[in-house]
Amino acid sequence: MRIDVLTLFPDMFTGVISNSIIKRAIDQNLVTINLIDFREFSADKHHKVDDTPYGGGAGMVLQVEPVHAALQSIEGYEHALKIIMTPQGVPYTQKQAYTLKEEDHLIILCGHYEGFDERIRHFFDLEISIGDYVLTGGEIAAMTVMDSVIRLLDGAIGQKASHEEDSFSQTLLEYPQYTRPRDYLGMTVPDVLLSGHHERIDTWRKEQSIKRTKERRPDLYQAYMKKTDE
Ligand code: 6GU
Repeated sequence: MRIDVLTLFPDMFTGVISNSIIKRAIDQNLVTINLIDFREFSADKHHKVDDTPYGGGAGMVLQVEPVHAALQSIEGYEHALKIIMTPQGVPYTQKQAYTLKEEDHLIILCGHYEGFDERIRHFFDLEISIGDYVLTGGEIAAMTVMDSVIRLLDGAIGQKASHEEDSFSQTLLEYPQYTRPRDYLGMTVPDVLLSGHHERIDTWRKEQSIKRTKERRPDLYQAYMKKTDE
């Protein structure tokens, strides 16, 4: 997979791409990440990429020209899935991560300021929001999408047999996990996990997942009950 990111703050990505699973995925050539500072594509002598809104009002609006020019500089951009990160986009979910994982080439635009010139939307396929709160820009949202997609690429996560146990893949939250020590300040590991009885352990974990989902995410619990009814 290839991911091109259009951003005014490419340095924000360096921590994410140079650590842990994402770094390893890059090193293994599972993904190539290309950061493009679209300020470099501004025709303005001061490299301006924003301007005041027509009709007046507060703040600045991202201009269409530098974004379009940067987009056109990307080889094969016509065939890529082109995404805008914006609070007005469709709410991002694990299901969408699985859809994006199948793409060969993603282009992700990170917004800033009060908004985009509406004509920028003409050149993109999809708008994504990562939740109902406001970030200073689209970078952290773009990193969220990239991280969730890259970890799904074949070979990105070594041992884990599958992603099926992930929260949300099956609409249930994960069960409680324990590791050594058996007793910490009187808080002990449930006996069933030390029993070596795999069937009983699986049953316990399933029950715990259901209980936790019911308590914490009644919305997901409802969806789960509906699905198991069918
Ligand atoms: Cl994609 N961008 C910004 N600026 N804020 C957000 C967001 C995106 N998703 C949630 N909040």
